[in-house]
Amino acid sequence: MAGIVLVGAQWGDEGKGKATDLIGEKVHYVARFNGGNNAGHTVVVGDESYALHLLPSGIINENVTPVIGNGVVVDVEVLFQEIEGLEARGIDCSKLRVSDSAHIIAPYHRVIDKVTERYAGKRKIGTTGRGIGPAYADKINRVGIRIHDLYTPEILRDKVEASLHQKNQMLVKLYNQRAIDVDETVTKLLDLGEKLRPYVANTGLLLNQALDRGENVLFEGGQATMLDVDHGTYPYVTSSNPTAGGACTGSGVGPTKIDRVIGVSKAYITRVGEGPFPTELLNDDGDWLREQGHEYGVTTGRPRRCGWFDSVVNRYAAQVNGLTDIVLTKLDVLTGLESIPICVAYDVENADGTHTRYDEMPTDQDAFAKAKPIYEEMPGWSEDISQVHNFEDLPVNTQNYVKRLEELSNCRISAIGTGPQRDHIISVH
Ligand code: 2SA
Ligand code: GDP
Ligand code: MG
Repeated sequence: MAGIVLVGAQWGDEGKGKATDLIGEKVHYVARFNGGNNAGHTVVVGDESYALHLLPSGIINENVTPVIGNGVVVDVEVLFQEIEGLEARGIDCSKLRVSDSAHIIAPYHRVIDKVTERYAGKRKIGTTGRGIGPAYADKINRVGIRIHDLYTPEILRDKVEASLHQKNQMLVKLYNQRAIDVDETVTKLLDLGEKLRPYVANTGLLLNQALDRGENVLFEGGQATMLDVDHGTYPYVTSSNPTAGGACTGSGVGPTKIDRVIGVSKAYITRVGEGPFPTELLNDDGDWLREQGHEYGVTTGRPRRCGWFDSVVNRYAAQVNGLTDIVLTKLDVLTGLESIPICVAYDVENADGTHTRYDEMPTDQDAFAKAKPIYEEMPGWSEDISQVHNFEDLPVNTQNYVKRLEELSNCRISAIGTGPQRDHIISVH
């Protein structure tokens, strides 16, 4: 073990927090490399449940050094709320290191995210409203503010002015909002920068040195493959690269240092926000999955859209990320179903009325939006599986369901989640 990347293989909320926490016992560093406080990662330890947004899930583990890499967008105000919340519960955050090259989410990014969504009509993305898209847009547009800018007041002022120049015109003229004040923004950011100073580091160097010493580093992805700005269901995506490639650009570590890429998948699938979702269940089955699986957003509380397992998505995730293994979560949620549909391919009706079968993910988003799932059915099980610790002790139908998912995903399943707790896990050898 050395460099391990952990990514969401579906549309997010697969249980990455729990998987990271488990692997965290064997690693020295856990680094976030993409996204920001749009993420909501849950770690359950005994009676305590921690919802992490910006901080890596490894922070719950006292032996881990948590790192926020250069690819993350950091809302410094929110970061301190999260640190203070955790420290009040006895979690030490003093080892946290934040990349000096990471871009910040400034208060105006939040305003723009909310206002553009409010006026987007049917083009709404269903963002978390945390300012993620506008902060990444500034980064790509080369008017972003990086953490090291917070320590040079003249440069910071210049950059805030440049960034607000167009935004204020847009806010005032287009959206009838109040202009954002440059001085007020600069003063606030300078104060936050001072508070952040003890945590700021050259994290690329830190992680590379750790890997060179033979230490283990886990790169924890936020969001998921299908929300990737390049490989997901564009434009209904987040604005970063949650896929495995993003772990390198978002941390400053080269691909030759990565030994394993773990994809986390639920035994069914959910999506939150707008966008196409072929296996979505807009019926009692969908409501049943939502209630059984407690499928509500960890950041926004929004109900998640639920559907059956989509193996086209998983095969695609295995390909895009180069998965070495899959952690399959929430298998317990399916207990009690008589039979379980699995999507094996899509059927798309073309403009001329003919049909095309897609065994692999269509790159054309119009085709994907029209995709109807082709299902195969597997018999279900009714036994409680939450106390099972060996694969062979699972009911035969449960074993067969997992084996079929493995076969259809083109990737081995190395662990199975049977409940939210740390010990609700089966390692598969
Ligand atoms: P954004 O805010 O610009 O990243 O939104 C763009 C799309 O990305 C989706 N997205 C997410 N999808 C699943 N889970 C996420 N984290 C939270 C959670 C979500 C929540 O853990 O439950 O609480 O609502 C997450 N973050 C971003 C988002 O829904 C848009 O579709
Ligand atoms: P993440 O964003 O991928 O970290 O996932 P979330 O934390 O948003 O959502 C996953 C939810 O499922 C959390 O409430 C977890 O505590 C819970 N969870 C994780 N693994 C399992 C599992 O195997 N079974 C059950 N029932 N719940 C799980
Ligand atoms: Mg989540």
